[in-house]
Amino acid sequence: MTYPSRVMTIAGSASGGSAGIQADLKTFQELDVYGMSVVTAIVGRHPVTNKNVHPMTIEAIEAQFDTAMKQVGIDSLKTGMLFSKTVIEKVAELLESETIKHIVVDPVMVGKLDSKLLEDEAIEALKEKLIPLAEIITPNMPEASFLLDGREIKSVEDLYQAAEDLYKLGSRYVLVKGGRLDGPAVDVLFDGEVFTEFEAPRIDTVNTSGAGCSYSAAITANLAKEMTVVDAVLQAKNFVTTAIEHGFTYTEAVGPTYHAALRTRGEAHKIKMTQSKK
Ligand code: PXL
Repeated sequence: MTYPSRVMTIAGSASGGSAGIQADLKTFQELDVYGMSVVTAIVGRHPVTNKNVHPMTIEAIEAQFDTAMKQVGIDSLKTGMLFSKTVIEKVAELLESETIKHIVVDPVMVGKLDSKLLEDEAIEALKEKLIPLAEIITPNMPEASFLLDGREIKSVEDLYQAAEDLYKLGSRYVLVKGGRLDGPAVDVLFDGEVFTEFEAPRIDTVNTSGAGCSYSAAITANLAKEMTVVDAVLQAKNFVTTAIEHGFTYTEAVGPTYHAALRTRGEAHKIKMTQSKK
């Protein structure tokens, strides 16, 4: 018997099930890896107080990591919503104290419904402590812009420049996701020498809640299976594009992507991939 690879997410709980920990664990299951989680905060809006972020204590975060590490072990790990500087510093310390083959940092900052998922003063800690530990970081356009001191990103050329500049923060790969551009969904991967551009067709839908979480979770699962980074991103983009295509909603709210789509609805997307030297 061979066992599935061991994959961990350190992220926030999104009670509606579309994003955060919930999206990550669904993605892990779809991709046949053993999913584990450390909950950093619970996101859910209280009907009276209006409070929407309920952080866990540092002790609870450390306890979850330690238990999973000792009971199971970790081959590949992603971080999502971390929320505060103290959590980022603790997570960086935990990751440095263990040997984990693959670390994916999704620099989650703002949710689709404008929940603030990272405090302003936490951005420096993300840049200095966590990103240098990553094999790959996966910012979307607003996140890339924040990490580059507010620089505007509004074209495919800007994605290339952002990837090159973010590479200087110390991760081995940078994937800048251009989902918010008009036209096809273009993402740019950079490894310090070679740019790889991935292009998927634009899908006309608002039901994309958790798409970014699911994309980075799929990359994390694929890396656990020892795919190359380029293949891990290519297959993950195929997974998430199919999930977006079959997204749906139960109410008038922006709905989830359909994590089971690639498995149950067949027909994967053709992602165009092109490479160029710096
Ligand atoms: O999609 C970003 C995201 C990540 N993590 C948590 C979230 C959200 C969006 O709402 O709630 C916990």
